[in-house]
Amino acid sequence: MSKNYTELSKFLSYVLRHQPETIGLSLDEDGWAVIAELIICADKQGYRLDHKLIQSLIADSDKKRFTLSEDGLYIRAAQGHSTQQVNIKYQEKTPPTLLFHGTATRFLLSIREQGLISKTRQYVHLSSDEETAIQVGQRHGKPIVLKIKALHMFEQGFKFYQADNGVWLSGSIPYKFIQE
Ligand code: HQG
Repeated sequence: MSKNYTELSKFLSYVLRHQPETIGLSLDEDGWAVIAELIICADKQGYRLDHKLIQSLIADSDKKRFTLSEDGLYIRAAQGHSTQQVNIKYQEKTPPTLLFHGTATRFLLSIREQGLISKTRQYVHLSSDEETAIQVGQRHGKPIVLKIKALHMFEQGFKFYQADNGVWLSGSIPYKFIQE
């Protein structure tokens, strides 16, 4: 049975961010997969893709999750990686005064103790608007938006990066820089 658009997009997220090896795919250090290889590996798992379909999955992704290389031969996930195969050298950037992190209320006690940690992913994910943060938080339960004193952190030497799709990335965030 052919997979619908959402299933294909989730499959791409899974193999480009987390477990490329489960379908025999290799990503380079910058996260790029050769599209021709991806199509062959995906087909073996029952995910029928072609160049045109991949281009529309990239164009239609609401959060611009995927990036096409300039020559059109490679695809990568813009952010969200957990796989150790990938080590994207994101450009360091000066963040705005505040950034937002959406989470679920059930995580608050632990966040108060530990600050924000990246858990299975390589970075803590932040957004420049509250609306996006609410949507991210809803994936985990009752959402709450935490305000991060990003510029203040930056001035103290913490590094911030921005992915191809505008999502902000950071290392762990101590609780003293977080406002509930
Ligand atoms: C929480 C999606 C307890 C953290 C989104 C989050 C994003 C803690 C969860 C991207 C904690 C990890 C990333 C602590 C952090 N104690 N819980 N000390 N520190 N947490 O999915 O940020 O739609 O790995 O608050 O839009 O939710 O897939 O990270 O709730 O951009 O494209 O631990 O993934 O993008 O969850 O989401 P995740 P995230 P896509």
